[in-house]
Amino acid sequence: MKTENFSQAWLCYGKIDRHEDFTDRIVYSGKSVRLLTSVRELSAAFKAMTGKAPETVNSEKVNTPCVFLKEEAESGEAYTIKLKGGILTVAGGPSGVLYGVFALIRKLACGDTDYNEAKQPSQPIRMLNHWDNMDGSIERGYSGNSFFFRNDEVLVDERTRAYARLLASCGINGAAINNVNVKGAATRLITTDYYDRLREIAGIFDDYGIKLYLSLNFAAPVEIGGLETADPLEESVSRWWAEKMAEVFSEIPLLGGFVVKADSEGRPGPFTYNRTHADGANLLAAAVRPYGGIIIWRCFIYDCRQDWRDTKTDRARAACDSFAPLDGLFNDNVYLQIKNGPVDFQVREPVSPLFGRLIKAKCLLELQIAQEYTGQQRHVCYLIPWFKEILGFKTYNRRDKDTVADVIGGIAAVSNTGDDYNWTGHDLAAANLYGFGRLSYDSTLSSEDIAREWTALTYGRNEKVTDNIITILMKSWPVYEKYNAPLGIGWMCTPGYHYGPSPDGYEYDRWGTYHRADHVSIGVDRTPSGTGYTEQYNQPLNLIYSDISTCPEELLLFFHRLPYTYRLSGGKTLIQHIYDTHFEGVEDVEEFISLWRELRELIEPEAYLRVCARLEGQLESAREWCDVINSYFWRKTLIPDEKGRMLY
Ligand code: GCW
Repeated sequence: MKTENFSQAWLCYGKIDRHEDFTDRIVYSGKSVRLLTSVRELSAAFKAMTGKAPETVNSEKVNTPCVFLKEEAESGEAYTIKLKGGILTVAGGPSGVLYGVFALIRKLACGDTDYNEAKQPSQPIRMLNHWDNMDGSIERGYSGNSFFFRNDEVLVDERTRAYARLLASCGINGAAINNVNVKGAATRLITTDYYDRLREIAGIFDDYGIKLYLSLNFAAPVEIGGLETADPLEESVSRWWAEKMAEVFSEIPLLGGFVVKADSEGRPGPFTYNRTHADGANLLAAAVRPYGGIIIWRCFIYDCRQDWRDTKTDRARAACDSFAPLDGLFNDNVYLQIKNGPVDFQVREPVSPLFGRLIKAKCLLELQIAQEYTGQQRHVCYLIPWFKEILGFKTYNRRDKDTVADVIGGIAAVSNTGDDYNWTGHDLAAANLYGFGRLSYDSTLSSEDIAREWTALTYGRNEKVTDNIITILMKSWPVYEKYNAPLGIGWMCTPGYHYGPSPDGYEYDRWGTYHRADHVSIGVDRTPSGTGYTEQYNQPLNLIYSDISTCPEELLLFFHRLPYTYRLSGGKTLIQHIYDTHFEGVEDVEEFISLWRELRELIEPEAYLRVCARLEGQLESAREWCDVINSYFWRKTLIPDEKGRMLY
């Protein structure tokens, strides 16, 4: 019987067979909220895992055997775990102890008996961006409605704490809870209407080391302040923001700052007043600075009213064209948040060249675990392998350390959560939430390690369960790519909704997302002889991408326009590659289904059936992708499939 309307996801704590003496007693000294959170969490976990509630003792005196939680003011979010003479010590700053406690729980769940480790976070900012609207809907939400808002009210209930636990347990330390498209009631989140509830949320988050952030409307001085302008260089505007922020931070002192989407897809911004994005961001940064706040300014700016006949304008260039020239002009509490790719979260894109062009500005990497373009949490698509590629990408902008991971000050992911029972719609999509947190706390982990941890925590340690789920997860992103748009070209999805195939859906539209397929060729020439996008990369990347023979094959059509008869490195023609990968993708999903079915007796029936239903839906959709894409190219080219399979 379900007692809650939400699951505990990977914090469901199954029984463990191994006995460790230290689980009988927890000793701690101190009384900070986060230390008490740690004690509570560890005690609940031990009880669930061993069947016996541990004794908890607040004392300086440590007697064996026990777990000793030791708070060290200096250590911040780092922790150490050491087992010596029967005492397992978890030490760290207030958040560090909490992360150490969750690490210990993870070790027990995974059967990892090496109890000595020292960790510090790979990235200082590890946050989620919710695109939750005040009416309760979620923009690009695939797992129910918002658990933060309903009917223009802010919600605070058991789910708020459960959510904070999930985040802290995988290392996430920030969450912006409202949509970056700030309209209507959301503009008033920074007014007396909402302070009390937001303060409550900030408090619950703080127990778990999480900072609350809000998204902001750049035109707030006009929309709620009664001013005639939001011009960042107007004195009245900066005064308004200064006073507003004094009020906001006195009401919600634990607030971390704001995320801003300006001059993008119809949102107001500094361009309205002929000002730059540095002017806009610095205006807000100055206002939040006295309170230690930060401004996260998004770089997702492009012309969304393009004429498809115009082949000179290239949307992929937009972020770099707008922001690279402004490097050095931003206040130091501004973070420029850059989407991983130059366009928009397609299943395959190159890494944004902007990471290589900002030397002085602080930046954040923006990822999307909401699977807007990767199957909308109806398809399984474990994104961590991709995120690892992105983090490891060399930007060539510094002398020694120059990967994306080295040049950023943190990572934000567009969240995949909602008020569905399992939080993420697809049970297996929880691996992306968990994995995003783990990867941003510890980027040395492999995607497979993360999948293994998540599987052990969620489903226990049966070997077959572990093997089959890890196989499915690890193959899932490449499989989704196989039946989607080919070789990095993207955008063959249904306009607006973004689920399912529609090869020409975006082709004659205003969004700047074209594949330009005709009966002979497909792809966009983004080399110096085309749109010149490749020149935004530092050398040698510009050369590598510009030359067909060195361009990574999976991105070939993103960078080059090629005939269907072009031969890929393995000897296949482009068209045959398209046919083959699409047929293969469907077979791979069939394989996922049989792997999952083998787990029928080994997984709790409801959870088993939920995933079965999603996989069946994925198969149907993958077939549709395969048939529509392959037929599209067959009809365009009239080149038959070498293997004579059915094309329509
Ligand atoms: O991917 C696109 C989405 C929009 C979103 C926008 C953005 C919040 O389709 O729904 O708006 O990106 O990132 O701002």
